[in-house]
Amino acid sequence: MTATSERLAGLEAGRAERAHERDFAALAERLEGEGIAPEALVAEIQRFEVALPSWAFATGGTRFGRFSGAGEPRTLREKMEDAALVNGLTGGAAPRISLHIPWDSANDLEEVRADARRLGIGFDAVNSNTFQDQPGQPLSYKLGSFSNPNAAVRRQAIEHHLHVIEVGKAVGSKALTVWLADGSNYPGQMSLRGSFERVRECLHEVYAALPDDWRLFTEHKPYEPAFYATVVQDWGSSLLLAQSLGDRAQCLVDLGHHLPNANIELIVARLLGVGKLGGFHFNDSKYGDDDLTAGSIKPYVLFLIFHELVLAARERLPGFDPAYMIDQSHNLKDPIESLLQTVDQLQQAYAKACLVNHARLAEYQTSGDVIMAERTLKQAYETDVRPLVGEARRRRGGALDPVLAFRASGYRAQKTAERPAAAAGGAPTHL
Ligand code: LRH
Ligand code: MN
Repeated sequence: MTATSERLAGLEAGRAERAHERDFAALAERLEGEGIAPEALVAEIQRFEVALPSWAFATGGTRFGRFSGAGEPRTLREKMEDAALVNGLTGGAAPRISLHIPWDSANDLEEVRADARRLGIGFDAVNSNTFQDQPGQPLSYKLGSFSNPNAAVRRQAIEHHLHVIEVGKAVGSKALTVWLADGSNYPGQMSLRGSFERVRECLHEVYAALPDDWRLFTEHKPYEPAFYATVVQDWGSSLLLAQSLGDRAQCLVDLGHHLPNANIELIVARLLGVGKLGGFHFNDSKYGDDDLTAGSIKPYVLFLIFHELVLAARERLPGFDPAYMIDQSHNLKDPIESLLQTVDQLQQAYAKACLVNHARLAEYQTSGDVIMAERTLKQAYETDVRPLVGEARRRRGGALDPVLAFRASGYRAQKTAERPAAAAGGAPTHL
């Protein structure tokens, strides 16, 4: 960076700081006028944390190809370095990484813990993987893992989950996420009840092996890679499993795992109502499991989901302790920039949901004033909370605008120099 561009960047940063202070003061004054304490809100936003997916730091791809990016992480340590940067730029809002086994298998887990301590990050739920066959794996999961009619394949899958729990224990995780690709492509191929029964039986063995302070999250998905019937296809199937397993089994809602026009906030409310909302994989989508940046396609839905969560928190709903995690895949965007956007979008959706006047909303719902009830939500949603979220980050050493700060940092260029590019189009480190 030349001296001139550095001076200009400094001037620009100064201008942005002053504009932020002006905007924050104006919003704070307006909120005080509405009886909302801005400082309490800033503190509430600072308490919001979300975990980053280890598998999202390298560019993803589709079956039609993959466009690898420069300076991508090649090892778990490099993924953790990138995660620590996202955590820093967002003011500590992303303090944990979620591992995927065996994609993140490491020989020396003590070294992994030491790296995490050094980088100031921790570990959220660990993810199992029975949707791919690993080199040297004795039996294939082609026709299913826990649902497979072959008991030896089910045993192999159970052993894998017990191993994933051991890895999680070694790094300090407190939860296991189980997403099964199990399903069929043609009617008749699979027993629709038998396959579900076998999954339930296998999950009982895994649940029995969970450490006492752990949770198990079941993740539903309507299709892909199975294109006729997926065993854990919807929230109802996931709930049946979680209820069958026990109190420490709950449902994980991946926003992209719903058929078009599904009412996801209603599903969240249902699971909250029975104490079975375990957590989220945040992302966004237009059609299928597109794994796009959260808030990029349906920001109002994201707000409505957080509205249900803030309501539940304020009502101190029993068993309310959702694990917030991101699950995205980046085919076009710089992975770090997209994750910074997502954390910011989640902080904004959360802040807007905290602005809803719940007492007034309840009044309008009871009196049947449809328009005023809707307006009460829209007033919060249409409030520009960026000054609040920026302030919450800034006070914890984060950036007012994390994406611009990342670009100004030259981090990607530095990593491009440090990390020789993976062969173009080759399989990314997480696949
Ligand atoms: C399945 C899924 C699951 C992960 C995988 C990377 O689509 O959402 O949560 O294991 O993506
Ligand atoms: Mn997911």
